[in-house]
Amino acid sequence: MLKSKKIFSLFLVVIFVFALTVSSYAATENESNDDLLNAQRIYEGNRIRGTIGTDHDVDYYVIEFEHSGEGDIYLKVPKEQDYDLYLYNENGAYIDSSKNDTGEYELILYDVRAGEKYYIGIKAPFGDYSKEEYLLVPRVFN
Ligand SMILES: [Ca+2]
Ligand SMILES: [Ca+2]
Repeated sequence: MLKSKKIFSLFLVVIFVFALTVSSYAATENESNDDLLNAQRIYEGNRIRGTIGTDHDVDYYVIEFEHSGEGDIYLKVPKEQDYDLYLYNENGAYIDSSKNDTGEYELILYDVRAGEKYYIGIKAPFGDYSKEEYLLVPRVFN
């Protein structure tokens, strides 16, 4: 009886630690994030799952990298969707974009500085939308 209780407690601890580890990397989009003012806060190394859910949906995120170095902002788009990726500085000024064709991933490489804000935008240039999720991963290599 006591032993099974102990094992059960251990099981709970394992689950808890696992959930903590996963949640520090996995993130889900929260609408409304349709402009820079309402950009959703994300973190270096996050794996953010979101959707372009209507033909006028755009998604903005804001990030402060913990490290300076080569920023690598990756977007995996759902099959048969054309979404583009944009990067802006903390004043909202355009830095760069990645505009590959339908179904192709997007990637922006840019030297980022720790502690500065960057905005990331995801837009469908021709009004594509889908219930299927995209995956956004902002990383830094130094
Ligand atoms: Ca969205
Ligand atoms: Ca949105």
